[in-house]
Amino acid sequence: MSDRQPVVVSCIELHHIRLPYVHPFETSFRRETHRESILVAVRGGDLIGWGECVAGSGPWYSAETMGTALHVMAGYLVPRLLEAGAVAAHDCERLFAPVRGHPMAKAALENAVWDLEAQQAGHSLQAALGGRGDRVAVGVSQGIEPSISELLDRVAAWIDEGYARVKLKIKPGWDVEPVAAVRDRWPDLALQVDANSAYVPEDTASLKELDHFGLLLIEQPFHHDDIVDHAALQAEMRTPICLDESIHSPLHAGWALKIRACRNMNIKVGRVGGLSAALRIHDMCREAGVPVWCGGMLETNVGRAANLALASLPNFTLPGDISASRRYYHEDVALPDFELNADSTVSVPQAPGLGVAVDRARLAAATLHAETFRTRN
Ligand code: NPQ
Ligand code: MG
Repeated sequence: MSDRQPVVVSCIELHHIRLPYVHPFETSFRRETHRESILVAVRGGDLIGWGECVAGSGPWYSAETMGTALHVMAGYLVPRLLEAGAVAAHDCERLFAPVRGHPMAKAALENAVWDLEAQQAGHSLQAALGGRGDRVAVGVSQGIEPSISELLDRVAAWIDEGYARVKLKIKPGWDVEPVAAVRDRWPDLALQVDANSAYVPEDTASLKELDHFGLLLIEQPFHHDDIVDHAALQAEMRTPICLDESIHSPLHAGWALKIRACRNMNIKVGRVGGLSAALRIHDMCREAGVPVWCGGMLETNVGRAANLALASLPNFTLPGDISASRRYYHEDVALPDFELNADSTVSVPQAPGLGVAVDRARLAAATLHAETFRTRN
């Protein structure tokens, strides 16, 4: 955008919050009833940009936790941002590069700068990123349930609500049977599965059974850092393999594309270190002819708004894990809530910046711990 101006950050707030889920969420690695998250506020002039850190309560999905993110932000990233003077969103990656790892901590701050910069320029985050269109196709991610009948009831409810794409969480012992039951009842449903790294290469025969259900993709069956074994699996499967956990950066995306480890990629802003990195991965995949979609981390409306803007880029051709707000939370900390449109889409905010406003009373009610940092002088 030609009217992009750098911002001078004067103050940064970190809010560690905890929100109850509407329904417990179970993956191959863990069952949870609450989401912990860190909301980051970055002040420049009279404006405040917001970002969400999607690290977990513990090191289950990835190595990052609330504790590591707070430590790395407070001790290393926040001081760099406060001492940087004028910064553009595009500078944040370079500013944070001396800190190794911790992509979710970096993304939270970088995304807050993107929001601030877009607000200052008076345009939406979507416009800043180069996205198009007023809505994006979305689906719902359905956790593991205690029984097949409870799973079928939940899927029926999503379809009634209008979701046209469903993702089922799977693990060894909860795979072919639930997938067959859902496929049997809804032969035409757009369906995909996510193993969150619960399988090993010796399980290849049972994974190949999933090739017969017309799935859109099979997400991250193998080790959370593996690329090579996934390449061997993809060569043996008709269904596209999609990498999630293993893609930590544009460099990892390049490696995966080079050895054809996946025919599909899930982009999560937090996992890859921020919106700039997400944009580069999007472009790399587009050049390689690999479709992408926007993953979800059970974000509040702050992270959801950023995901919607990102998912409006042209190579996001599959529905995102960006459900309506009420799929996860009764009372989000930012407003307005996002609703599901009748065509299984969610509308992309068009107001300046993220297009959502944090409700300070709701934020305070959800806060476990908050810290404020200011420039010296
Ligand atoms: C995925 N998300 O695609 C993730 C997994 C996930 C919507 O399926 C706390 C922190 C809870 C991270 C639950 C979806 C989480 C989490 C699920 C990540 O693999
Ligand atoms: Mg996943």
